[in-house]
Amino acid sequence: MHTNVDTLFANMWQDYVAITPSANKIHQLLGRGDDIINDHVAFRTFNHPKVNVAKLAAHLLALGYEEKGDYVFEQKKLKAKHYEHSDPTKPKVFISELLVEEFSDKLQAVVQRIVDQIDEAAVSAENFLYSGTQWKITTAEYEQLLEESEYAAWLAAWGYRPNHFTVSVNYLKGYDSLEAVNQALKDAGFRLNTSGGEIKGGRDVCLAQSSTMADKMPVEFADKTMEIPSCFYEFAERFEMANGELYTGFVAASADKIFESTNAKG
Ligand code: OOG
Ligand code: NI
Repeated sequence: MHTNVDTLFANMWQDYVAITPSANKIHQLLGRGDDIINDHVAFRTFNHPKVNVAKLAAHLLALGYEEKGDYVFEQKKLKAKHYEHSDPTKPKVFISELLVEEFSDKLQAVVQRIVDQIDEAAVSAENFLYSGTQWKITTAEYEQLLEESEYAAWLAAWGYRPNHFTVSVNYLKGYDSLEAVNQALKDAGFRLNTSGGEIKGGRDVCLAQSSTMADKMPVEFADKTMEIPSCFYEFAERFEMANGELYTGFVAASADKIFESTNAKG
């Protein structure tokens, strides 16, 4: 387990930018060399007891994070929870898990082969949340997962690491809205996820979100190397609730579309 929130996120950021070159460029563009406050990061996992949401969350609870919201994604067959630190400038964490038993026997068999290759001790090791894959699958297995669940295929290829960081537009200097951030990104040639519209949510749900489409990076599968979507960058603007406090949760209808930022098409 990590002893310090900031070093954990610094290590995760290093891992993330290494496979998300556009994130480095966007960080420069929006931050102009200054630090950027992250609204949140997100992880994906299987609901297998060896690696489920609780196993990932243990790393955060040990650092003072608390469990907050619960989310269900019927169509994608996912559940999620989010976690917050008492310091609002520390990133929130969104962790989802695939409901493996709701898929075909073929998909379940591939997931079982993956989970069997994970060393129990690695799950509680300090670097677990930026450890990537501790297994090998073939490109045929990847393609097979892709047929049923883009989420399963991404997770099988990339493993345990943030699938995105999220710029907090509220804390970002020089931009007064998510629209302005999106315009700057498009002017610089970055491609946004347009599923459900360029901006998901808005003032009415107290959270507006947009994201890039994931970069494409090579992955060494058991049989060969293949280029597939890696990670994306998200941008979030939060609004005040009726009680005057900023909303700190997520919005399932918007999240459902954000997941699609790792689709190969789109
Ligand atoms: C998480 C998608 C949900 C959000 O901000 O609503 C999300 C994922 O793609 O794994 O991050
Ligand atoms: Ni997100």
